[in-house]
Amino acid sequence: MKIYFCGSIYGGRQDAELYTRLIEQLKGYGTVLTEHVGSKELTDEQKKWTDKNIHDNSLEWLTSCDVVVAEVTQPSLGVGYEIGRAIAMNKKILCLFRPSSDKRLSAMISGADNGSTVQTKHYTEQEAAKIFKDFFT
Ligand code: 6K6
Repeated sequence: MKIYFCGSIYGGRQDAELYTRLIEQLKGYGTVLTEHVGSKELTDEQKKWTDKNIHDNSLEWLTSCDVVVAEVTQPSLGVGYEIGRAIAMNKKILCLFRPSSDKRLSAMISGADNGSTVQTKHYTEQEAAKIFKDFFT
């Protein structure tokens, strides 16, 4: 199972440590192709990536993945773009939003939920394990 995890990078890194913890849980279900989304610091290799590299590599990973899991609480153009591209590729997608935040989820993400291939869950971090279990099994 190849999992593409999406989380805000240039949109703001406030939730980066949460992404790391979610990615650790996701590794119990398969290979996470985008572990760097939870990285605290850029590696020397990552520092060399150009925007074009980032876009093209990300699209390659997105094309090859089986499922997409997106933490969508911190608004991010890149994450929204990835979700839109993934929907167009008919990927199975789980979007996670924390209503306890001061954010409001875009209607374009919550309204994309179709109850099966695209699911948006309002959650607390404590509920993530159960949500992943239900999604992957
Ligand atoms: C690596 C670790 C932290 O920053 C980097 C270098 N930049 C990126 N590396 C890899 N993927 C990226 C990078 N910037 C954006 N992305 C992709 O876009 C990821 O897959 C994220 O899910 C998404 C975040 O978009 P923005 O608009 O918040 O940056």
